[in-house]
Amino acid sequence: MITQARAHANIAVVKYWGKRDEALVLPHTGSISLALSPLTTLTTVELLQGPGADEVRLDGAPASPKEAARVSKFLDRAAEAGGLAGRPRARVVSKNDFPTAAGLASSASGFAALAVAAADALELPATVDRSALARLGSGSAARSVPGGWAEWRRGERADGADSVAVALAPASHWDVRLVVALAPAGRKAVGSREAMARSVATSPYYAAWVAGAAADLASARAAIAARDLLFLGETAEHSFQKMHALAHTSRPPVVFFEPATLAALRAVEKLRAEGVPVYATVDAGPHLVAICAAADSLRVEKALAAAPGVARTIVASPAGGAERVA
Ligand code: 2P0
Repeated sequence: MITQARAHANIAVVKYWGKRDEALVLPHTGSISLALSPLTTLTTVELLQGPGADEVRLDGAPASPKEAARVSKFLDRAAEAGGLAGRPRARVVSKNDFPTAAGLASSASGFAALAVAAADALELPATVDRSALARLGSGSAARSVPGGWAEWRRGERADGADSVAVALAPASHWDVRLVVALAPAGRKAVGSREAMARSVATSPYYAAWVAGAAADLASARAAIAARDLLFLGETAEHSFQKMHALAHTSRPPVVFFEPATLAALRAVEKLRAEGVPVYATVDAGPHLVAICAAADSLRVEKALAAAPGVARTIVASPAGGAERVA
């Protein structure tokens, strides 16, 4: 039995930053994102006969022991979620169409594709929510399952059953562009999982982050529904700046910005001063992502490419959800 699924990366306009339950990957706040094309992962799951370890290949090479263990643990939990007593060993082959070495996150598209492929391979019933399954691999992966404009709900239940991602609008709803300004990776960054745990435990602003989430989510939902770029952009900038304020005020502090990040941010501000509606967001890394109308994407791309330290740019469009392809 071989199943194959495809999923896209996503960029959050209202960020996820911190868990209330580490094991179940339950967030303190909801988040909202847009799935992006290209930025695709294609994952194949094949169930094998007989005993032995899983075989995991990522981008054409055997996975590191740590990566392979994360995939195996995920498959165990998928089987458990489906009420299976155990599972056969598996061969998992995953390929990204974007350079992961460039430091773009691949866990969202990776675990969304793996969740859909593994759920079908293990013949899990449709009652096992695929986004909740993806969430167990990586929080942001939940949002790549519905794709398009998606909201990952915080949920209230201790077992996580209501912490799922839902579609707010399909990719076709609004023809925006996300222009990624890739900064050369500087020093080895702290991973987002570790960094957000540190913020929850030590940032004096964490309670304020949680208190502001409902308003940010309501603003983003309204802005997306109305296709209001100014409203969405201001909401997204406020969310990413607050997220980085949490990282900066953690102990020890985590600073993801590199000189190229700030240069790109200045370029966005300059474009805006010139009358171009364009807004920035930055994830747990040095790359800035600019949100703009499709008609302005060339001008935005040029300005970002000219910002000192920006290595290259990628122009991404709205994409759909995770889907089985074979
Ligand atoms: C987000 N990020 O909303 C936020 C903003 C990065 C910055 O979700 O620990 O790989 O696997 O749940 O989802 C990246 O963290 O973390 C992330 P885990 P994840 O997109």
